[in-house]
Amino acid sequence: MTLKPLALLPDPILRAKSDPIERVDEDVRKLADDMLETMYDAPGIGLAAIQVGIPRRMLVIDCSKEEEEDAPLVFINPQIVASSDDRSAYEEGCLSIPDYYAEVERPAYVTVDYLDREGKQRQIEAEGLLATCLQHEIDHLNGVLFIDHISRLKQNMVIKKFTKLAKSRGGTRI
Ligand code: GNR
Ligand code: NI
Repeated sequence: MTLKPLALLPDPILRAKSDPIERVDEDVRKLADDMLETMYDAPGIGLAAIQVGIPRRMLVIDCSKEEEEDAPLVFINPQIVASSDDRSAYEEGCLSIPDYYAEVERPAYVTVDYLDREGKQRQIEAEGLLATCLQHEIDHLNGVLFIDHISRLKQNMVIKKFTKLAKSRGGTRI
């Protein structure tokens, strides 16, 4: 397994729209394993392939609690097929925008169709943190970041801060 460098705001790759995966093969499973390793190392509870610079529609999630066993989930070509009118608010963060958190309101319940790591078609009905995380990750596949859901003023502040940091660091990958 291999740790992959993370793309940070304002890396333009984070605005790319990812392409569907045509075949779930060994390369795709290897990428899933590398993404899970990178996510656990960070640590984070989700990671989209675009965050490691790969524009493919795939994400990994582990929303298990710290005292519980790891529960890695792999979602390939995920699609939200239903979402509730009921909303819930979470303090969100993003591995591509380290140490910045803001409250985001989203549908509380979503139904997601996807392929698992064996290429089998599946459906999940998610609520709570998993529902929020799935929506956050699926946004990444469409070039959308959680800061797109907050006030323009806060957006401008965080973009300015991370643009300065990238200049001092000399890049947007870590
Ligand atoms: O680690 C993460 N935590 C998190 C917390 C609240 C809502 C969404 C997330 S996802 C984030 C990891 C990440 O950036 N995934 O794209
Ligand atoms: Ni994120």
